[in-house]
Amino acid sequence: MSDSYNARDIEVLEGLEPVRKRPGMYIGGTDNAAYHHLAAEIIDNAMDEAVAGHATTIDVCLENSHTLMVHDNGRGIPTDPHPRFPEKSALEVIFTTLHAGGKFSGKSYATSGGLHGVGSSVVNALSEKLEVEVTRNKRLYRQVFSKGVPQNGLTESETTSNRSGTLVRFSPDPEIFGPEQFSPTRLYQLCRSKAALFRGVTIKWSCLPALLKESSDVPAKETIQFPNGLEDALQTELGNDALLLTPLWCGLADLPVAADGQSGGRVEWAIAFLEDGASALVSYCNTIPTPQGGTHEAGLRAALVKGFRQWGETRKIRRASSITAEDILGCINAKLSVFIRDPQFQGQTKDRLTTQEANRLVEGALRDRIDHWLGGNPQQADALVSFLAERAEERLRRREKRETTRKTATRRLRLPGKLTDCASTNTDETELFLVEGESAGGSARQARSRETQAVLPLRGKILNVASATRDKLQANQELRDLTEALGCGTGKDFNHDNLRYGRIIIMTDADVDGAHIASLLMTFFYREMPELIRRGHLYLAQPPLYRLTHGSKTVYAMDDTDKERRVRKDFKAGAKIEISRFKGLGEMPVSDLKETTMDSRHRTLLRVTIPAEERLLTKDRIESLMGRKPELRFRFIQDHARNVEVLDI
Ligand code: TSJ
Repeated sequence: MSDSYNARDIEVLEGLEPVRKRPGMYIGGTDNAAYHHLAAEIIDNAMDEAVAGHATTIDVCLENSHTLMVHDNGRGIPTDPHPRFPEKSALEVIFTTLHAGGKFSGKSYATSGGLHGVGSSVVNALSEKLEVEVTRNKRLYRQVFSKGVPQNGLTESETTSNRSGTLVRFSPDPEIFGPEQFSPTRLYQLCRSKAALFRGVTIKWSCLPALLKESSDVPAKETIQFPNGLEDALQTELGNDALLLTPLWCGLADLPVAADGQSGGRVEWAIAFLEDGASALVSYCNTIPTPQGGTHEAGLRAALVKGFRQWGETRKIRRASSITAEDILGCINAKLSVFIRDPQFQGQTKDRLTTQEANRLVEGALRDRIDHWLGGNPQQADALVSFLAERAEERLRRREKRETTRKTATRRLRLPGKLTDCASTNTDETELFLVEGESAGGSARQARSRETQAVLPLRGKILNVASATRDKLQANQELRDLTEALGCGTGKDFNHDNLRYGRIIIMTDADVDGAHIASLLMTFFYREMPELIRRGHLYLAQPPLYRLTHGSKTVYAMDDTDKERRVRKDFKAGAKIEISRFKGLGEMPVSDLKETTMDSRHRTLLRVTIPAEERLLTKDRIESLMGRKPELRFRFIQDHARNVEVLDI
C-alpha cells in the first residue's frame, strides 16, 4: 500500500469517525426508523436531481432484506478532481467527508439541515458496504466503500450506453443497527409519497418477491407516477369521507422570480373541506416532510384566514371576523408542498421550515386563488364561510363557559405557596412553567411575563417517587402542589374545564438530570392526567446549552451539533468566538433565559404527544421505564416529544 493511500485513509477516518461513534447524533437513533432514514436520504438525493430538472426516472429496488439499490437517470455525480483536494475525485469527497454536500455542487434545490444535504457520507459511514456507479460521456465510474472507507480508487471503464446516471447500492451495517432490516411496506410507501410530491418523476419500484408476505399489499414491481401530484395522493387518502365541497381545492403556482434572477420556487396544494372527521395538514419542503410545520404552513393559514374573513366581512356574514386558523384547520385535510432554494430547517429533528420567504410566497399564491374561487362561486363561498363562522361562535361560547366557571368559587385561595401565578385567567394564553429547584425558579420568575406566565419551582425530591405506588405519588408534596396549581384534579376526578393554564411547560436543565426530572413529570402526567397530554397541553421548554458571542453578535446553540453548525454558519471563518456553556438554568442570565426559552416570540417548545400508532404501546412502555435507567428515560423523551412549534401567540 502506498504512503499516499495511507494518508488518505487517515483523513477518511477523521472525516467519518464521529458518525460511527455517535450515529444517533446524525440520524436520531439506531432503530428501524433510523435504518429507513438511510434509504430516505439516498432517495432524496436522486429526487433532488429530478426536482432540479435533470432526471426523469428513479429506480428503487429492494434486492434483499438488507440491500437497497437506487438509480437515477440524471447527470451523474461529478467525478473530476475536487478543487480543494485535487488528489481525490469530487465523488470520493462527497462520500467520505461530513458536510460535503451543496457547497461546491451548485445544487439548486438541495435540501439542507439535519441529515439532509450532508447525508450521503453519513449513509456511507453507517453502511457495511456501499457501491456507487456513475455513467456519463460513455464512461462508467465505480467506487466501493465499506463503513465509509474506500475499498478502491475510482475506477473508470468504457460503456456503450449513451445515458448518464447515478446508481447507489448499500447495506446498513449490522454492527450499528443490530438485527434491523428493510420493510418493503415502508419503502414502497416512501416511493409513492415521493412520486406524488413531484409529478415530474417516475419511480420504478421493485422488490425481491421472497420478501413479500402473501397478505402484503406491496407489489413486487410497479411503475409509480402521479400526473396530478398531491391531488391524487389526497384523493386516495380521503376514500369515502364526506366532503363539504367538491371538487378539492388543488393548485400549483410558480413563485415570483427573486431579485437575483433565480427561480423563486414553486408551491403546490390540495385541500379537502370535511363535513366532520379527521382533520390534517401535511407539509413538505423539496419533497422532505416537515411534520413540525413552519413558515410555509404559516403562509397557508394566513391565506385561508384572511381570505375567508374578508369574504365574510364584505358579505356581512355574522361572526366571520372571529374565524381563526384553528376553526379552518379543524375541518380540512390538506397537503402543502413547496420547492425553494436553500431551505433553512430548525428544531431538534430539523423538520420545521424557517425560511421566511416561504411564508410570504405561499400566502401570496394561495390568497390569489382563494379570492378568485370565492368571487367565482359566491353561493358556495357564503355557505362555507357561514359554516366556519358557526364553528368560531361555538368555540367562543365554550370559552365563555370555561371563563365563568373559573372565576367562581374560592379556587385562588387554595393555591400552593410556592406558586408565582400570572394575572390572566384566560387559558388561551396562560402558561405554567415547572422548574427544577429554587435557583432556577428565581430566574424564571424574573424572566416571565407577569400577565400570562406562572412559575412553580419543584424540589429534586420528586426524584424519589420514581417507582412509587399511586398512594405514594399522591402523598408527595411536590406533586400535590402541582395538582393544586393546575386545578383540574387527577385520575377519575380529572375535569378539563377546571384547568387553569393552557400550556404546562416543563423547563429543566439541558442535562441528564434535567431529562430525568422531565421524564418523571411526564410519567406523572401520563398516569394521572393523560387527557392533558392527549389535548396537547404538555410541553418541554428547550433551553440552550451554549451562548456564542463575537463582537456585538450573539447566538445560542441547543447542543454540540448545533454549536458546530453555528460556529460555521453564523460567524466569519477564523473569528475569535467566545463560547459559554450554561451549567443550568439558574446560572443563565435572566435576559438570556427570557429571550431563548420563555419569550413566546423567540422560543421553541416541544409538544409532548402520544403518537397514534403507539397509543396501545405507551402504557406498557411507561411501566417498563419506571424505576429503570435514566438514559432509557432520556430516549423516551426524545422519541415522544414531537411537534416543535414556534408559538407565535
Ligand atoms: F446520495 C447519494 F449521494 F448517494 C446519491 C446521489 C444517490 C443517488 C441514487 C443519486 C445521487 C445523485 C446525485 N444523482 N444525481 C446527482 N447529481 C449530482 O450530484 C450532480 C451532478 C452534476 C452537477 C453539475 O453541476 O454538473 C451537480 C450535481 C450536484
